[in-house]
Amino acid sequence: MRRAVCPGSFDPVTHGHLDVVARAARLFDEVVVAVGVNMSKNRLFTPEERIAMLEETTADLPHVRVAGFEGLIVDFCAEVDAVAIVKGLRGAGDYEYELPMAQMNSHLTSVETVFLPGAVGNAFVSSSLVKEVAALGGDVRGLVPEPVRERLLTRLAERRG
Ligand code: COD
Repeated sequence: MRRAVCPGSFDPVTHGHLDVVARAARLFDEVVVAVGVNMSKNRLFTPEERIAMLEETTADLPHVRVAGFEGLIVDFCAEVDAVAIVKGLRGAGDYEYELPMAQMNSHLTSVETVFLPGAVGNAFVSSSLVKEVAALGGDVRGLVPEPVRERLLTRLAERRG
């Protein structure tokens, strides 16, 4: 059984994330989507909400499960017995950011990082841009799954009071 972990903050999950998870699931026997629950960035959604959205939107993908994690990703990989971390790269900026993390993770344990090129059509999609566009009234259809878009609009409306 070769298991991989797809980590992220997923605040919220986008079609860019889901493309990487689906492709990882074709390469490995099982994929654990690992949602960082104690990370410093301000989040729009709670860990439970982010996990629920991922569970809903990956339900059709065989051999994919979702879990929260705290602490080092390499420790989570050891806990679930994963041989690889799979990350998506949208461009050179992602590579610059991801390479030292991959090297640090390799320094800490023997876990490998596998980079998948982001699909061309999703290369501009990020959770932060989706949130910004939606908050300013832009249309984010096609960038996130429909149930996620609905939750996003509801949360933004709640925040506006
Ligand atoms: N196309 C392809 N890939 C994409 C797209 C897209 N459109 N959008 C996002 N991705 C990829 C990102 O490149 C990333 O690989 C992944 O999806 C997750 O993205 P985010 O933005 O949801 O998550 P991040 O980048 O905020 O998550 C960071 C981690 C939680 C993975 C990282 O901080 C971490 O491992 N933290 C744990 C603590 C730790 O171990 N620290 C030491 C690391 S060396």
